[in-house]
Amino acid sequence: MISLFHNALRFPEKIGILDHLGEHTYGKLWERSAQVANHLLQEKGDLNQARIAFLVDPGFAFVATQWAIWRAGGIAVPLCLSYPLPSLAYVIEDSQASCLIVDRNHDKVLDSYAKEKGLPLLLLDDIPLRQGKSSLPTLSLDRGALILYTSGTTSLPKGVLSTHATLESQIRTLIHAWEWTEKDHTLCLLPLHHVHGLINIVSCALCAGATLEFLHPFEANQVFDIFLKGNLSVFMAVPTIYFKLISEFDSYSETRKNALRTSMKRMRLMVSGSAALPQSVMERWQQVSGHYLLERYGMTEIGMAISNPYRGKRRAGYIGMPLPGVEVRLVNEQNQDILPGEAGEIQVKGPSVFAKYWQKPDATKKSFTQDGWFKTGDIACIERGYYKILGRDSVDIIKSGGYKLSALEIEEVLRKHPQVIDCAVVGIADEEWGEKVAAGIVSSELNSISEIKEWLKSQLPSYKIPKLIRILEELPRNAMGKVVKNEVKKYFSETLN
Ligand code: MLC
Ligand code: AMP
Repeated sequence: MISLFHNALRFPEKIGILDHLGEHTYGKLWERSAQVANHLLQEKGDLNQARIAFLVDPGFAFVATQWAIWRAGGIAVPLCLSYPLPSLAYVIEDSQASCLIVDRNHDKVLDSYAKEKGLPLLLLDDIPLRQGKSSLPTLSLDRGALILYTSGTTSLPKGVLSTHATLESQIRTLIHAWEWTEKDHTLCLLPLHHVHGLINIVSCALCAGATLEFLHPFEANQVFDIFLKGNLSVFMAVPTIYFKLISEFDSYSETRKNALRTSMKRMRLMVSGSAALPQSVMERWQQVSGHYLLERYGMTEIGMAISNPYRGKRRAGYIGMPLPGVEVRLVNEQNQDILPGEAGEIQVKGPSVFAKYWQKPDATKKSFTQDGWFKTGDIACIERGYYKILGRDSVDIIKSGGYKLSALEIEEVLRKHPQVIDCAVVGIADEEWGEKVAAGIVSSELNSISEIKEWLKSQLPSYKIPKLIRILEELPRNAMGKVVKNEVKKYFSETLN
């Protein structure tokens, strides 16, 4: 049995999950996931790694669905709640999902699509509360477990396939490094179609037998209300969330601030990751909460690889040292180890590295060296034993509010607009978002920028929509005719100031 499930059996009476519907024991999670698994199986003995895509709000129902897919032998494909239909359809079709599961809040979104494609669409609330008869398959760890979609240097997102063994390794590493126990109580604010929310928070908490509280959607004032109850011991978020929490905190009365300081100090760990933590945010958060944030580095394809220590010295501006069991090296463009003090690409090896990009053998091959190191594309150096991120090898990857976005994907969508002749999308440094998406558009007839933003909403989730759009006469190009993205970045940075 995969170790994530052990605690459901070890602590059946314990509250495992708190969500908008109340408290849910580990026993109830085990029971409900069996009911849904049996329903998925019908007369079959095993889903045999069929992909099941699901659009379910964070909370008990989400976890029960995910566990059910696994217990029935399927591969879970969590869908992003804010995707418009074309983006959902892409993930469903690319992963070749054979069945869709939705909750009551999302039952209309995929209704006509599922009918048109002849895909079974299950409404979670309609799945009976009885156990059913079939026995559930035995899961070997080398089976595919999860496909998460990640944007990258190709225009369309790629499905990252992890096996149960990969996930167990990612979870075990973090439980050990950050000393999770069943006494912990954590809060999940993050989306569950990415590793930060799904693995680092949800799966680590449940695997440790801890209590996992959900707040959805993110709302800064409600986060502080939860902090004030004084139950939390562990808190994790992306830098943008810390930025938003600081702004909210600044608006409070001294009495509320003091009460919050007291309850936050009682927590044992606060972590930041998914994007670079600005030093200003780190310092302000220390004043607000008394916590020196633990910054760590990871990626969908590898889980967490490098972390500041839980007990040792944490250094602002650094991501720390390789986690136990994760092999990390820095190399030059010829994949040779760099000399001490030089900058190189972070490459990673070990049991927490993903299996492959779903149905993309060429992309998989290209992302590994011949001797099996995964090429992250992140550039770093080591100073006094601590890794420091210096940048990325591609200007086409943008990190905004912790989401990784592909400039190429956004450009491809923009070019579909009949009045867009050409365009260039770049990321502009921003304290709140890390990077803001900016688009330079060449168009002779475009009526208004708000019109194109409105159109983009039907094509892309709103977090991918450029926050800055400018109409340009032409794009800066080099002698080869290639758009010089750094010039576009410079243009936006200069015109913003
Ligand atoms: C929301 N918006 C964003 C955005 N999030 N724009 C750019 N980037 C983002 N990340 C848009 C909204 O759609 C809205 O647009 C406007 O900005 C204001 O939204 P908001 O209400 O202020 O934002 P909010 O809904 O509060 O969301 C902010 C957030 C969210 C930070 C809570 O972005 C978030 O949950 N980010 C976490 C992503 C994450 O989990 N990444 C981990 C990847 S795994 P409009 O037009 O409607 O006004 C990974 C590996 C690792 O990276 O190492 O962990
Ligand atoms: P994703 O592909 O969404 O999983 O995002 C992974 C990427 O997030 C990494 O390749 C890094 O570029 C970035 N990232 C994660 N953690 C950090 C961090 N602490 N500092 C800087 N960048 C980070």
